[in-house]
Amino acid sequence: MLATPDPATHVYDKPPAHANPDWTIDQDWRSYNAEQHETWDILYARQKDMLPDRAAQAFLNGIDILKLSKPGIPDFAELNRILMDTTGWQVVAVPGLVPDDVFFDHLANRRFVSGNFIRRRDQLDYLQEPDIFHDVFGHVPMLADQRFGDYMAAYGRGGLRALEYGTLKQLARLYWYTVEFGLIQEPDGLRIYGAGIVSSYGESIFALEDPSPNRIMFDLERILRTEYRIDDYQQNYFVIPSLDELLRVTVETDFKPVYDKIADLPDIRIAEIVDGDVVLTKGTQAYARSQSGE
Ligand code: HBI
Ligand code: FE
Repeated sequence: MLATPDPATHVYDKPPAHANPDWTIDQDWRSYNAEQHETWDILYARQKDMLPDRAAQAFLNGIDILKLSKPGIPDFAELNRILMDTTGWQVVAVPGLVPDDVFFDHLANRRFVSGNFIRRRDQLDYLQEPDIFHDVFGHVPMLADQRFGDYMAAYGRGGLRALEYGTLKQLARLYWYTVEFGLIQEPDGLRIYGAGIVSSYGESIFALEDPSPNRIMFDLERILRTEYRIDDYQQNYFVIPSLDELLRVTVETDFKPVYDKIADLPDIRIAEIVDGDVVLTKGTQAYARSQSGE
């Protein structure tokens, strides 16, 4: 039986009894009920109509390659047969948020960890903890792209080093502003590829079309210094010129000297524009102001 986890009690500090030592659990695909499969279908149907002109080509390719248009919650065994052959990645189920070192070790070994539970019907638009729709629909299509897959594995290795250096806070900003909330420049304009955007109905539109947020060209050092918000639509999006460039910059850069340099520099506040920014859109921040009640 698949219990509906309570987010408040679902962050463990050791693997729960039913988990393996590496925190993975069986997806237990057979235990999803009809309502849970239907929740996936509702979320999928909402996203698929808006993504063709908004999502990155690599994301759309991933949906096709992985046959994610098939109704119902994907069976990881089936998904992994294709994903493994395509880029050597796998999806493994975990009970919820896992510790940072566990998370990075899985990524470094080309295993993407996914919650196996799906949000309730009253949470279609927002939930704090990553469920299977966010993790699989949001993250996994990009892992069918070789360049992005290589980037994610490099991020896992970098995460393990950041834990040693004490610079996780800085590195996590890179994940946030690329893997979760990244935009990419394509021949026909800006597109979304971040999992937090592509898995959100509201933010898929907001990130590209709303005049409120800043859209700034990707700059590694700048991103490592930039604060972010986890409770609402982003006030800054960073735009990569291409996946090749994202991979190139992150694998060619030794992060240690960058961490050392920025240790003496202040963090950059969320909606702040700084010298050196290549600004594509200077946001009005009207949305953020309206939410904070100003
Ligand atoms: N666990 N299941 C899960 N999913 C995540 O995205 C995740 C995690 N544990 C830690 C973690 N992320 C962070 O280390 C990164 O977001 C930086
Ligand atoms: Fe995510």
